[in-house]
Amino acid sequence: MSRTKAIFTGLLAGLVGGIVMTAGMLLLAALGVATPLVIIGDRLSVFIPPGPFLSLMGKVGGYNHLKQLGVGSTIAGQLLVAAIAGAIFGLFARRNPTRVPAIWTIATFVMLPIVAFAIALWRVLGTSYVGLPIDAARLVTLVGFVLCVFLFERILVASFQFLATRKIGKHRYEFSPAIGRRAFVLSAIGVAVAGGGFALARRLYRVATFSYDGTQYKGRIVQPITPNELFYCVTKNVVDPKVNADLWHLELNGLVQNSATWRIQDLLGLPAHEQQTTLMCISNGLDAGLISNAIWKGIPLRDLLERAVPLPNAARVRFHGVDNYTDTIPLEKAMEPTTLLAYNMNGVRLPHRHGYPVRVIVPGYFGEKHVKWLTRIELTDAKVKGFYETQGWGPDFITPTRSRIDAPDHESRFSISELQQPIEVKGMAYGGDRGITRVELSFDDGKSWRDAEIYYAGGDLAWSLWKAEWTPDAAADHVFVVRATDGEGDVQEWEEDRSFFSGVTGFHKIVVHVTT
Ligand SMILES: Nc1nc2c(c(=O)[nH]1)N[C@H]1C(S)=C(S)[C@@H](COP(=O)(O)O)O[C@H]1N2
Ligand SMILES: [Mo]
Repeated sequence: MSRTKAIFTGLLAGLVGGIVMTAGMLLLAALGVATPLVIIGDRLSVFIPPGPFLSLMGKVGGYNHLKQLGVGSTIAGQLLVAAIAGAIFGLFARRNPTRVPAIWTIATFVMLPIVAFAIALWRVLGTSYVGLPIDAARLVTLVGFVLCVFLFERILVASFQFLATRKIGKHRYEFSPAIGRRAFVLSAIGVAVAGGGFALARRLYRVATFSYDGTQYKGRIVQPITPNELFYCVTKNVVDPKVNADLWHLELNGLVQNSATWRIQDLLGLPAHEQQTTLMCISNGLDAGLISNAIWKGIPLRDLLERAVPLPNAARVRFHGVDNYTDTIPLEKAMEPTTLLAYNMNGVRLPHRHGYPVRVIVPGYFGEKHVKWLTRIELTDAKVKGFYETQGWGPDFITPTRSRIDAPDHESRFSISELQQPIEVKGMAYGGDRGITRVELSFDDGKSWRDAEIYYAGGDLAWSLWKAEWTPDAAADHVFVVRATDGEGDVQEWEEDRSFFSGVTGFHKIVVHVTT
């Protein structure tokens, strides 16, 4: 067989093998198994610092598009590598296609990828979208991968032989004339499998997070307690976990005297605590709605930590989600009675997208720390970092005091002659775990201030809602500004030297146009 023919034959065989392998991965993904399609992205994204991360996100049109791009390019890259591997195989196999030792192809196309995969992705192998404990998940991910590459290797070899040889009686001979017809048959099979892959991908797309990741809660609809369906949502995942509570358990280990595990029933039987707590994402802009408030019920983390007895060198607590998301908090924060392992949200079990069956609630810290789908609590030394911390967010994750005007809308227009009553101005103010004691409004871009009425006081851990009435006295463009004072008496401020990646500070302003 000529060199060129061998390359093209191998290329086609490799591509068909790649398609079958990718379809296999999509099938595993549909079953909740972690595959390279998503965990390669997880592994790589921690290396992107927040600046480039945000600009990349801006360039491709948001987090959702970035995720789609990630999965899309992983699939494309995988098919490319498969085709190239096929071509190389073709070159080696061309002299004697019938007798390529299986030991050789298995070493190259199965063992080698497995070793590379295990090493490169070790940290993210323990991911399971059905909620398997981390060690079991790691095994399942590996076995899934082994099956996929083994499928690739077998299909590659079989396809190549199908294209390049012919069987006469019991023997295979090189099949040089008219590869065309066989190539057509093999391509048709490849296309059919790709079609199945597309169907699976479409199904996954429908349950993917694209439809709700980045949900905001702001404007006139804001109530004291955010209904679960409207609660803001942020996830790193393409498809979120749907934990099967029978497979799931919670582990506590690391720098402790007594490691332990609990099933959900065990946790539900422990003394519970209920509290109202507001969550806000570190990337929440001054006018944005990545902030919501709910009533959480769960177990104080302290109760579990005290039984486990942290060792003297334990300094931080690292939380692991089943999606391999991690984050850390200082041990002192973990020991506060309001740091909860929550299983109820507004009176019902946590919805899947908000972390079923258990998530962490860390009042006064940004949303990042409130790890969803919690499966492991690990006591560590001071050096360990979480997912977004590794990217470079923080280092400070304590929420500064923030406030927002929810009504009227920015750029609203009013005519003095048509106004029947004063304009209602309202919004929210949030002081981390320090509470809110005062809210002031300015209608002249901060030159003068007057108090707004706090009509809903959420307590120390939650936002407060405020309102005021305003009657315009002159036709002009008015700049409204809001500022809040927290429970420690500190007035909200713009911290000039605070890094953007520790969460923005400053004031929400809107412009209201008033005509005669
Ligand atoms: N396991 C896990 N926990 C997670 C995340 C995640 O992707 N995976 N995202 C974090 C981020 S960035 C935020 S802002 C909050 C959002 O919580 P919510 O979607 O319930 O509002 O969850 C945090 N916890
Ligand atoms: Mo976030």
